[in-house]
Amino acid sequence: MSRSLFISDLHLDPRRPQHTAALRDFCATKLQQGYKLYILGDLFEVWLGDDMGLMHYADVVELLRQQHDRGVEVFIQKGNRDFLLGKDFFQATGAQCLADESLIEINQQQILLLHGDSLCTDDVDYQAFKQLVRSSAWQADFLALSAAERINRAQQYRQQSQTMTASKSDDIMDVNADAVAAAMASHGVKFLIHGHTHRPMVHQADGITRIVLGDWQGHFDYLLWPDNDTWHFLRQPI
Ligand SMILES: [Mn+2]
Repeated sequence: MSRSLFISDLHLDPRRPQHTAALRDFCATKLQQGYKLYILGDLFEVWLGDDMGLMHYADVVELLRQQHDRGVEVFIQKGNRDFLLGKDFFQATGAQCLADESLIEINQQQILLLHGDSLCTDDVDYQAFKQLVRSSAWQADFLALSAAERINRAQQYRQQSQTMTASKSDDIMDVNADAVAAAMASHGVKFLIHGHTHRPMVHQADGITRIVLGDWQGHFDYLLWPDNDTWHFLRQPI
């Protein structure tokens, strides 16, 4: 019997090897041939292009490749930190790229998968920034920069983002209820799984289920969904 597992927001960083170790342990103990692993964005703390990323994250790339090679299907959605994941990354890992809005079905249940940043519509500055950096013109320009220049730019963006985030209320940083309803209605689904907000929770009301996966600080929450069984929202220490 197969099963699907969902994680997000690992923010893997060579400076925090314990998170990569936790992913390695997760893969070794929770995954088997025929299982599906869904990573719903921000697998990496920052991805500045495949040329740099494949080098800096060679251990993670190898780990994902091993899962693929032993018959685990790995699906990866781009987050706001690793939206520059490109075809070389997917080729190297054997993982499949999930569209920003992806529909899957488990046990006749239609499920919408999102990273979650698109739901934070109250954060107007961020949505403007996202529109810029998701344009192919911006990405081509950025990827043409030297590694040192890309690191510099990323640090500047990060500092600007931290300055702006510090002055924003908690509500602005969370999902907008209307955006959630609109996204689900546009796909005709009653089940949504996303990450990004780092507020792990199962929200259930009016026949609608929204599961928010958490980040990997000290522990992480993952969704386990076996075929022919109901889902389980579980917590794992790091
Ligand atoms: Mn995110």
